[in-house]
Amino acid sequence: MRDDSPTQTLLADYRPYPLTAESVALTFRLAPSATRVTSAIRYRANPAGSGPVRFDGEKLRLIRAAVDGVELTPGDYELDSTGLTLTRPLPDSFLWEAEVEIDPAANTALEGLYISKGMYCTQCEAEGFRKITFYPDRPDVMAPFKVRIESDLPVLLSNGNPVGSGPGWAEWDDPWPKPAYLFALVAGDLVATHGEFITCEDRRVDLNIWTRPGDEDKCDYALDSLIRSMDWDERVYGRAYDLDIFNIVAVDDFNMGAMENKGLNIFNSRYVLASPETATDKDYELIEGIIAHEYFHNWTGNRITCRDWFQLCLKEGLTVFRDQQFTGDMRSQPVKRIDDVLGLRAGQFREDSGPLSHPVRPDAYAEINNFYTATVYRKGAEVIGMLRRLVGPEGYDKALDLYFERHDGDAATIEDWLKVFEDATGRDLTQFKRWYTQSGTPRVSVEDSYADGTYTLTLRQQTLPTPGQPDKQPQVIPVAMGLLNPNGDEVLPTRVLELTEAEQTFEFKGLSSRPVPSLLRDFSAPVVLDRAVPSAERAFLLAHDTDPFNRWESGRALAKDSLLATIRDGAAPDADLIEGLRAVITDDSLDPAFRAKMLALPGEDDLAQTLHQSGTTPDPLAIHRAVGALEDALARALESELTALHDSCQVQGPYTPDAASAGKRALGNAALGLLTRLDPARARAQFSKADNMTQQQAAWAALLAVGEGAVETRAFYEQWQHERLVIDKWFSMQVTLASPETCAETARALQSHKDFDWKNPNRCRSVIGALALNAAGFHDPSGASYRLLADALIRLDPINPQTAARVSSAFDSWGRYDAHRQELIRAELRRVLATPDLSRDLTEMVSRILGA
Ligand code: B3K
Ligand code: ZN
Repeated sequence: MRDDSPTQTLLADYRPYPLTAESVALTFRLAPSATRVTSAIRYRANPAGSGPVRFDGEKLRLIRAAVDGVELTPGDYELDSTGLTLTRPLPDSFLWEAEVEIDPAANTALEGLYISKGMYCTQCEAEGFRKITFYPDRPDVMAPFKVRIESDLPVLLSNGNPVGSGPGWAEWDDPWPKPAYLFALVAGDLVATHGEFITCEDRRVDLNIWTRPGDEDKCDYALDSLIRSMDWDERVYGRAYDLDIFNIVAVDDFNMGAMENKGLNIFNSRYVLASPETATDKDYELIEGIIAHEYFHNWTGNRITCRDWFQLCLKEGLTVFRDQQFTGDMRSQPVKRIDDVLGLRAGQFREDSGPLSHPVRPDAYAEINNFYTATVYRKGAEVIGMLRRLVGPEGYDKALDLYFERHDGDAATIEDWLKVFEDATGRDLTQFKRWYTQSGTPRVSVEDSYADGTYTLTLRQQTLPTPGQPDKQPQVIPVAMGLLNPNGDEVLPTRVLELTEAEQTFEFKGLSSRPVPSLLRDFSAPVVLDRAVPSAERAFLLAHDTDPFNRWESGRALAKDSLLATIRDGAAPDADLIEGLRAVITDDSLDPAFRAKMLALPGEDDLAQTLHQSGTTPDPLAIHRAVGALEDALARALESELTALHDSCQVQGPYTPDAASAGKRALGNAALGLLTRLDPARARAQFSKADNMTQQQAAWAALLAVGEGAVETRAFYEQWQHERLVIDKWFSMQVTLASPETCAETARALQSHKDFDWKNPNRCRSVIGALALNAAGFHDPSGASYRLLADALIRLDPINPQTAARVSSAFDSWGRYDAHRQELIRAELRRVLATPDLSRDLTEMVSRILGA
């Protein structure tokens, strides 16, 4: 193991900064390889702070610096590769001026100021501002910013309101104090799709979605989503927008989904651009959700920010929770809940059960970018959902009002957040706080009995040790539940049991017969429920539960049990499952989107995780075959119903992305996927006559999944070679749906394709990231995919460490597998770790995955 492991930053070491920044003025003279940034920053001593006056700064060429107009000489400061420390005495209040030169054209890491297809743009969260100029690059230093941009490019944007422009320059003024991570600048030859919003405070806001010329016809849905988000945040949270302009810019080269810079959101173009021909229903839904998420950050993140990066979940968990509520309101709450739980289990439960497990509020990191995780985001949102359930919707609203009132303008902590709930509702949250500090997924086991009209439920909770946390304390687990009569009537409507001890018993009296329990309704806590349930009881709940989530969950559990039985001892598919599904999918009173969810089987990675947790070593190929066999059985047994569904779900007329049409298409395409296992003709026909991407991609996917589709793969490329975002799909679908034996060679060949681009994160994720989505292919016992991923990490790391670190998490499940696979993966990880000059990002990830 290398001994030059990166230094850790610890929550326990937090100290306030010795200065406050009162105002920041920046001038950018843009040039691709030699941009000049001058800064004039007024600082004042912060009595609460301590330590030397040090400004962060990386990859900056210092031209000159002055304090109160007096040029500094080398004896006045110490400069090293990560910053500048002022060593001369400083007055209580002083003006810092500096000029630095930076090289945006060489910035392939896409952090700081960089160039994407001739467009200048920035990404500063978490610590990118230090690559722009010297500054205390930490979220608790907040200041109003004025920015002047000088460039011949026609569109020059920054945060806040525009205050002046002329040929070759523009000036912006952001009156709201903000941390440097929310700074943004964009300059380019851009076109805008305009809109307008009048706030409930009567402010007229100009809305613009900026793209490169040629993409402007794909912005309508993003603009519409923005307007609906602004309206929703006013109605539901009482939060209005606070500037005269709101700009969104779409860029092709971007490390993540989007960024909430104040007044100037920058987006990965895949979460802005959509047309019926090029984007799927899922793409539209993601655009709506991410536009909302970034907009909602204006209050939860920007107006109230984080004191330090350990508090990241303060803004991310809350903002995810808010965007989930929004999407549920726009579409269907039950379907959204199912989607969110699927995402939680696939991303967060997986993370929490392996070497990368960490608390929602971590207490140490080497590279903070490695902690923008499913745990911080998704579990962070679940924790807020639990809080809301425990204090009730009114308590929640009261607490949120107090949060905005008390902390507007602050850099706050999780302690501040919980205190607001305690003060608003009177509830003691001492034990609840463990959700932020204790990692791992609690397992709740259930025992029940019935005698003399009394039903008794015993719940026990246990959380297994996770890295750095061998001993776990009981948590507050809200278990929403109801009881049904054997005839299907609900005898006890939903109520919330609060499990706070390691073991607790709850009694329900006065029942006339033994009830059927429906537990963890709406997935009221991010836990694993351990309860052996006979398949007849699951089938009963699938048919009768009044809680839509648990209805779906019962079908899911039936499918999972059936698959596990096939994997373990070759059992035939469960007849209760097939009949239960027949009843649900043909029930026209149910939402088609919900029925589509019912038809989707558990993912292969989910099954591997379940097997591992029950003490069986998963065999990825056996899992893949079992899923295929169950799909075959469903297709054969339900052929006539599926055929009728596919026919009746054809949406007539021009494509619209609304939830109802999307739900119908989802159900039709779920049916098509199964029917294609019997005969590919339907999918071929749908592919050739499709007039929208949802139908075209679903047909192609159905063919690829059964080893067909070579003709369509060529046709798809021919048709879409000039649409980058569609070609990303072309790359990723081939890897994701390759047969286990051909996955590695498919991915390797695609890496040599003329359209593959190591500098474009979307393209890298489409091939390298997609490996992880093909469980059987990734874990092929030859080790070919492991080698391919390790090779790719080594090649990508010097270009873009953040993206390399992110895709490396595909290896985090190594501990589940047999000794042969474990050894293969560990050898690849050791090879990566031995690479000279490996980034801090990837070093930390690989070391953690290896358990070093
Ligand atoms: N806050 C950004 C993510 C920044 C990631 C930095 N590595 C987007 C979001 O969560 O809204
Ligand atoms: Zn966010």
